[in-house]
Amino acid sequence: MRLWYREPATVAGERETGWSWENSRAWVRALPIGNGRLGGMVFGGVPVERIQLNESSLWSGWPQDADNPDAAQHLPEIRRLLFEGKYAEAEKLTYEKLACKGPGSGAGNGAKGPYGSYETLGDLRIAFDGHETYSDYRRELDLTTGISLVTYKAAGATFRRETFASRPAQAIIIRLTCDRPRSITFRASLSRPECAAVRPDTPRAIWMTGRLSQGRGMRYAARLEAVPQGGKVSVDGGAVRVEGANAVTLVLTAATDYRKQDPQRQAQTQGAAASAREYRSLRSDHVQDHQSLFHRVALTLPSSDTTQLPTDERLRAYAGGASDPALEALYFQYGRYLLIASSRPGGLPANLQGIWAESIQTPWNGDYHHNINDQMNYWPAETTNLAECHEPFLDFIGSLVEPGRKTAKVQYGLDGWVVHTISNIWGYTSPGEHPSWGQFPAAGAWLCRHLWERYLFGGDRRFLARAYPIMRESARFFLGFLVEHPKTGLLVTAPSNSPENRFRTADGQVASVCYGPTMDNQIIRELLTHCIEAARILRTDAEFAGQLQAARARLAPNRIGKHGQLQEWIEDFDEPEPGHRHMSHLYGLHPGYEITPRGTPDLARAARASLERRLKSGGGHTGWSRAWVVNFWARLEDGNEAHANLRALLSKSTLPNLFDNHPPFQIDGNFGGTAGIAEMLLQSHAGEIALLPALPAAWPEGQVSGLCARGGVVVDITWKQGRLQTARLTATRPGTFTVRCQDRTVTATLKAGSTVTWDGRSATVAGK
Ligand code: FUC
Repeated sequence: MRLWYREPATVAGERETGWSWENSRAWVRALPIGNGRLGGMVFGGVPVERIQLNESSLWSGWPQDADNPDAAQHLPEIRRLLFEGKYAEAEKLTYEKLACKGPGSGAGNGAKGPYGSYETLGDLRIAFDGHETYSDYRRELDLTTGISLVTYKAAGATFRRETFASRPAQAIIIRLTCDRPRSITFRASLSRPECAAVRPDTPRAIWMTGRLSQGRGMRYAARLEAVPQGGKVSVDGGAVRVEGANAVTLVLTAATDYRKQDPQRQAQTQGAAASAREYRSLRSDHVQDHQSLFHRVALTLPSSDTTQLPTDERLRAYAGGASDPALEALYFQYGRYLLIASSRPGGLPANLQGIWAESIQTPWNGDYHHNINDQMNYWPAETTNLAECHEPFLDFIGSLVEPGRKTAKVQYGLDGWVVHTISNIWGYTSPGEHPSWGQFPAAGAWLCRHLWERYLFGGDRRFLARAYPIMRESARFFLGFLVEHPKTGLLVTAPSNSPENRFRTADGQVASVCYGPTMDNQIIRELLTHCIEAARILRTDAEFAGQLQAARARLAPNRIGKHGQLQEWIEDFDEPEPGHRHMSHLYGLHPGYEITPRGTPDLARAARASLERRLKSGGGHTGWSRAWVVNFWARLEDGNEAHANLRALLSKSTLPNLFDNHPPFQIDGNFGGTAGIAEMLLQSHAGEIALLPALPAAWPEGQVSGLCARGGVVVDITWKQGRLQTARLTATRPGTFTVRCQDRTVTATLKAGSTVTWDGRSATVAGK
């Protein structure tokens, strides 16, 4: 459970090519640490260590009113054009009249505008005297402790650095030790590419403070304190200088005023508190906190000859064809590690880069994209036993209701709330500036599935009572937004798009803007179903539920097209880009589940045909697209195809530090890959708990424990020679569960805390 390397991550200045936003080559070798709020990328450099810092709320920009008051009056005309098949004209009018007002997201370059960008907090550099030459170097990240370790020999002594981001202490802690007394001498400084002033605090601490967005934006503060044992400490020229110490603890704290707090006060209080503590206790608190989440799930897959190699060499060998299931298990746990490190209760959700971003202008502003990306971030949260890490996202969804109400009113003249493709931390809910990607009104309904899923896994009625109004108001929006198609009488969304894809009509028009794309129908059908179900459980809103039922019956069904494929659009259009990265119409297969191999075999076959068509034409070329494909194959119960695509994800879309490569780095693929592996081992969406539903031949034996199933069941599975040995299911709440492994099923009624053990033949129930 380690990523490790023989060299520091220091390929100074070099840049990846091929994309307008770039990560430095060094950065994608550095190792991430995080406590959900504070993040660090540890380069492990000698003689200079660089830790690139982040604080999850550090955004430029400010709240912007981008809702377009002229939009609503043009809706009837746009709809008329769409229903008459005049797509190009409808698209043009949508672009002119319905897009957001103002700069929107600045086409992904919003750092200097109101939309803003998630930004780096800056860099901590530690320059060591006399370490120009060194040997016996090693750096690692231990996923089980969340601690990065660097060791090397220099000037006749062995040096060690441990670095971690502590959630209990709300600080990044760096511990420097050496096996020879009085040998630790360095200068530690803070810097940032812009908007930063550095000054002394105490004789052993410095400040870096600033205000973003040309002095009208967010304020932040970062504080570094050195606590040496032995030796001397001083502050000189805006840096902390330590000379001849035996050991040193560095404490980095930081805050912003995003939530109206005084950032300096917070960084000061937390910094002083952590600096007053023994390193040992800081470390053990951190490890305990991390392990309370991390150790809930274990996965063992076979190791191979290359398992012992440093991670970058190991990945290269794997990409060259070596079999290394243990690397896949490491990748799985890395996704869990990254979620723990980037998403903790009370904080913001993991953005496009989690919390790790190197520059001022982060790709796509490092924002929240709701047409696949942020939802994918949270796919592994429930299944891999990290429900707490789901919370920031669920809170964030709730925070969109108020601005989304205004957007619904202004853009469409409707009640309820709506959000489109993108959001920032300033409550952006308007359409994006180009309808080809920005006019996706079903995004909020997709977000609502996360609330419902939380309830299915957790079973907390009080949570459902809080979540239901958010779902209901989204449904209310769609009751207003859905419009009757004049010929078919079906209720459809219009205008919308099938995320970012284009179609070609029989008369040669190419457009994105359409009505009733399959994905919208699936998402809205699901939202209405979940609302009806929630209203029943909460014994409320019977009349409203009746309206939802009536509307649901009039949504367009899934359709099978001329290639035997699931149609992406309501008509069987051609696709100018058959290998498009988005596979939106397969939403009903995953993450939704209205399409299942046993429940709807014809649609499942059509979904498979669509998937094969996409892959044949080069689909899956971005990291997240490939990760989604893994999940699709798992839901189609084809373990070997799922595994082949997992291999492609690791081989073609994974950087040396195992970050997902869109390119550039984008964290969704990590989370989607982890979710896909979980989905290969356990599924629970089709009214039963399926064990090893997509086990590939490449994993003949293995063990997994702690995965979660809907209904509140924790599952441990052992298999050998590709067959179930034994499974143990522990209920966290009472229920009757049907468990499946291939063609066999067993049904057990369990009390909270009791277990059923099953080997595929006989089952034993035990416990209270
Ligand atoms: C969606 C995708 C892009 C990218 C962006 C952040 O718009 O289509 O590939 O992942 O989000």
